[in-house]
Amino acid sequence: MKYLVTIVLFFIGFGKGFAQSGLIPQPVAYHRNSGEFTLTALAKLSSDSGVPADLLKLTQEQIRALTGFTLPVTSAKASISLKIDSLKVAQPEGYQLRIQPKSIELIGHDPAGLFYGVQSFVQLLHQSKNLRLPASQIIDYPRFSYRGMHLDVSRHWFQVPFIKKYIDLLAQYKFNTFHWHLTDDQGWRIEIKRYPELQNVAAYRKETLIGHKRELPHRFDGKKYGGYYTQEEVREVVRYAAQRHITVIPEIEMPGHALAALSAFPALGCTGGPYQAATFWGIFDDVYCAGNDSTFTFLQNVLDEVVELFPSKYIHIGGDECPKTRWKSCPKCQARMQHQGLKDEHELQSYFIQRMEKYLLTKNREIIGWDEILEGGLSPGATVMSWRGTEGGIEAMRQKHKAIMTPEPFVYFDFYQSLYASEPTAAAWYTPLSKVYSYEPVPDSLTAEEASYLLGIQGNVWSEYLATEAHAEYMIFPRALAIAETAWSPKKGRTYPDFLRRLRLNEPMLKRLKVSYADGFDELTD
Ligand code: TNX
Repeated sequence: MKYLVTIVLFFIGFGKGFAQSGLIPQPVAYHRNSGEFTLTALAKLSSDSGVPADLLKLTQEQIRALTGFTLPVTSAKASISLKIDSLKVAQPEGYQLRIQPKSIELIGHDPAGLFYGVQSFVQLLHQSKNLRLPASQIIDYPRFSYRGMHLDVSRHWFQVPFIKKYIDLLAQYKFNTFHWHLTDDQGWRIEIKRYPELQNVAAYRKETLIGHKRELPHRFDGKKYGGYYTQEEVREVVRYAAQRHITVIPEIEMPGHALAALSAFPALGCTGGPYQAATFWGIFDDVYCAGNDSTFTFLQNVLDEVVELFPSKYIHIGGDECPKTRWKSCPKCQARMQHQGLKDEHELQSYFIQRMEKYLLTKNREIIGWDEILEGGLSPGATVMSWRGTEGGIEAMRQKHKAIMTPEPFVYFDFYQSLYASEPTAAAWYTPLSKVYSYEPVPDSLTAEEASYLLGIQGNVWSEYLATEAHAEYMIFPRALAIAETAWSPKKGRTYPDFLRRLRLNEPMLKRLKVSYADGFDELTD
């Protein structure tokens, strides 16, 4: 009997392993058929008229980068056909990929769906031996409409080629949003033409920072550090991302995390300064003065230029970690509170955010804020990014506000991913790959109607400790792939051990793309 059970289990296990692809994120449905398709230099691409030209070009480029073949595009019948058909594939961003011994057929619901089909095809090619793909059929579409990754470029600055590489990788794993954290206490990173002082003064700090003053005093080297993106560069990044079906959401922090801006415009702080961009991390008492009308004028002028650069529906205006110390002793802030009938400084922060929301609504944009924007009353149309755990997101959804889950204990990639002594210094907590993968974003405590306000999930990359590109990649990958799967794949039918199996199959692609990912991931997890 025992023997029989072992045999049956062996076959079930074997069958499963055989019947699943190596794709991350795991597709909704995968069927293995018999035979295989071999890609050669003789293959051609055909497309129908709905397929955008730049998508075809990107497809050609991706295939060429891996195989060296430049596949010609033809309007006649070809071995690889690309189509858009929103009836055959009903789900937005969805696609079907059918690999047969003599042909490959890819159908997208929309250009985004077709693009994701191409990403699956390319990922499978990376995993193939001699470009031979098992015949199969894939039906696939995302679980969530918001699939995001963030990058803090204030604490450390990353140049445009790195941002583009990051966007490429995100797109390959079917993320559709890049949250660009452009301003903070340690540096302002976006050119604003009306205020050259932002790029001349606020973009630089006195020293190379790393970590907290108390923890790492030896790292201070007294060298001026900084940089910023020109508007031309920002436009280029937004265009590059859009081609890859990634929306870039800019974040302009307010009212807190504002020291760098205040160093250029001291009149915008309650005390009048002087201020300096921070050279270590933390939360700083000097924030934008909420009693000063020129604060709002300044931020509105900044946002005028920001909305011109970013076509995203959402603009992130921060809202996190804003100490109320200065507002408490600022006569103008107290006068504003009295005049507006606000009972405490939390309500003053809410007033601040609501005033900015109203302004952005005149530009047809909605705001996203970190979950502190719940305190003192939520702005009417705000979307909440829940970072201090999931409570903020849950509360927002109860109040019928949209929410994006980014809970610190699960999806913060500035935390340690292993307990080995050789790990580079990281922020205090421990978030191994297994923990990231274990996160389920739909809270049990909500009704289905409330949970429908959940847009999706995002991983956050705070860069206090990430002084180099290689180090950033090491912290992001492969943990971001766990987020990619949670954001895209159905909850049912996927497991962590199988994710690890598929991760192993993804390693050659990560290596070819020169990603400094943390390998040894399965040993490093608990
Ligand atoms: C909290 S998450 C912050 C960031 C820090 C991060 C470090 C959030 C909205 N604010 O300013 O970089 O912790 O983990």
